[in-house]
Amino acid sequence: MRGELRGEPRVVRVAAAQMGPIQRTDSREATVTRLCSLLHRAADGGADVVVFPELALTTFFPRWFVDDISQADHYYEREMPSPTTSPLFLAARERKVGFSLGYAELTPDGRRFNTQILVQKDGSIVARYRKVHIPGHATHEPQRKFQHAERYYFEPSNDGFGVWTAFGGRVGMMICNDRRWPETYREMGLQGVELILCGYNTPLNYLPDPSQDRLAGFHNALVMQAGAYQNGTFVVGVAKGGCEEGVDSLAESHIIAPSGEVLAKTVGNGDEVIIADCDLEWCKNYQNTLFDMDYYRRPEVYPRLTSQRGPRLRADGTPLT
Ligand code: CDV
Repeated sequence: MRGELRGEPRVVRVAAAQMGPIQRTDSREATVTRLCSLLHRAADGGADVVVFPELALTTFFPRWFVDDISQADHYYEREMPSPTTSPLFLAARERKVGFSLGYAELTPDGRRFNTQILVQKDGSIVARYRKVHIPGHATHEPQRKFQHAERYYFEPSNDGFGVWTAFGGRVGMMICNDRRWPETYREMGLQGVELILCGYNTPLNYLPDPSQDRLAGFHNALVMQAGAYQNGTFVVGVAKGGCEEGVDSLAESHIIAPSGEVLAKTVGNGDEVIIADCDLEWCKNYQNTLFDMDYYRRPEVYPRLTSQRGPRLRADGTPLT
């Protein structure tokens, strides 16, 4: 076991810029102005980096189904920055604060991804992550109160989970449903991640199983705190909360330490900025002791983790090995 604990502080001041709803009629320009004002608030608080939610430029459009997907093209970005989003990049450069932003991406060859970027203090894009775990459904389900047709609007990315050097540390990203899967954190943990940034839109009504509704906040905290602790990393989860087009969504944005403790949490479900000083050296206390993966992990006895998607069972319910 390496054993080396935290040394000279490497503090990144992180802001989570939670958003309230973006309605269908809100213009992109108005939303970018809102993002800029959140960024200025974070910069006033001395933040180094500000994290925005998933799909932060538009309403959560997968709640509606359209037979012809091109009718939804206006929800996607074809370039980043664009003339509409450049004020945010200019504000970042002017205030010397980086940011992470989620948006719908339409590539030149017509591919559609749920994307999050990481932008440095000089306004340049250092990293792009495309959502891996796409929840919901791929066809119209008219019996639902509202759709969650992410699997129609986005293809799952095969790029996997990168970790990039930025803000004096090792930074990774994940988007919404990714946070519920331990593989997400571990893939980044195995690259020595120190700070994971995540935006989310989580409806408070989970239509396939309403018994989970009352647990939405608990499950949100549970997975992010466990992922942080088990990989010795900071995790920042940022919501687009409140009531958007009649659908209530979870707020409860968090900044979580490698100990699994909550350093900051929003109190409302609208636009709100929370800030915490994240000393990335703290990660060593976990990554070099209890979770020294190189010393303690046993990948040779975990073959199923990469060779099968779900349980393989015989008709009698016993596992097929
Ligand atoms: N945007 C999401 O990925 N939302 C999912 C919902 C479907 C449960 C989530 O995991 O929060």
